[in-house]
Amino acid sequence: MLEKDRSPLCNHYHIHVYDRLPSTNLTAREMAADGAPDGTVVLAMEQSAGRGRLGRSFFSPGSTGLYMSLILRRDLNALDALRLTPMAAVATAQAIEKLIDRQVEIKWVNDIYLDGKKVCGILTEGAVDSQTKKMKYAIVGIGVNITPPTNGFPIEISHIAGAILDCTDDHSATVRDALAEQIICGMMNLLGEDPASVYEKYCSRLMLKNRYISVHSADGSVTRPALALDVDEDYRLIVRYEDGIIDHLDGGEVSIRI
Ligand code: BT5
Repeated sequence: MLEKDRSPLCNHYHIHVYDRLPSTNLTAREMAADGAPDGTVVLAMEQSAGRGRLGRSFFSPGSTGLYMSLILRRDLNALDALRLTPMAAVATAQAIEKLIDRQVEIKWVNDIYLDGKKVCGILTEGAVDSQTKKMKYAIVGIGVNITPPTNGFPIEISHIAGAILDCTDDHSATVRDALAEQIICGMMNLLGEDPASVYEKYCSRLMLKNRYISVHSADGSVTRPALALDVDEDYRLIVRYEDGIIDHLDGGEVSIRI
């Protein structure tokens, strides 16, 4: 269901709000392919097929989370586009911190953690113009667990997932609107900021620095122990393997070793 002009935000950012969608990223992608302008936002109360990276799913139950996707049409090359996920992480971290008055941590590259639990995931997708090699558009999808789901998180993710508010009172609609507004405005501001300043904001919330981690291969079949040293200015994770070799990872999955 599409509601129009629900808040002043709608007038500025073409926000489309749905009760339920398979995935806001999917709908945003269809809208972008149909020419939706920069600043179009798709927001759903619930997703039946919320998507994570590498074909994984993002649990998106009704009324307890924020699930939204922002369409950007900017003059971005593929390398600039890689900065959108960290930028969205900063915008979301700032919005959550404002709301709960506590600092959150960013787990490279796309997750936000609070008290050791993942409270937000970000998935950026896009389409590249094959001739100019520039981005035709990018879709920045953000999912935040606002309150714990009524029946708890599914067993497979109950050890990982958390929410930014621990109360089960139904404040989530008000909180969701406020968070959405803060994140969108924050993202628009960061897009105009000096990249060094965005990088500094990202690094000040780094979760993995000086932590022992496992680096997982793309198919998850091989894991390699390493020490996470830092994130470089291209948002690659700098790791030192046990044989002393230093690598800059530009994607993939890592987990903290206990
Ligand atoms: C992500 O992927 O975390 C990106 C999630 C992006 C979701 C947003 S919601 C709006 C927009 N529309 C979409 O369809 N997607 C975006 P990844 O880093 O691959 O993490 C996925 C993993 O996180 C899963 O395999 C689970 O282990 C865990 N997970 C799933 N649902 C979760 C949840 N609600 N909270 C915390 N962790 C979750």
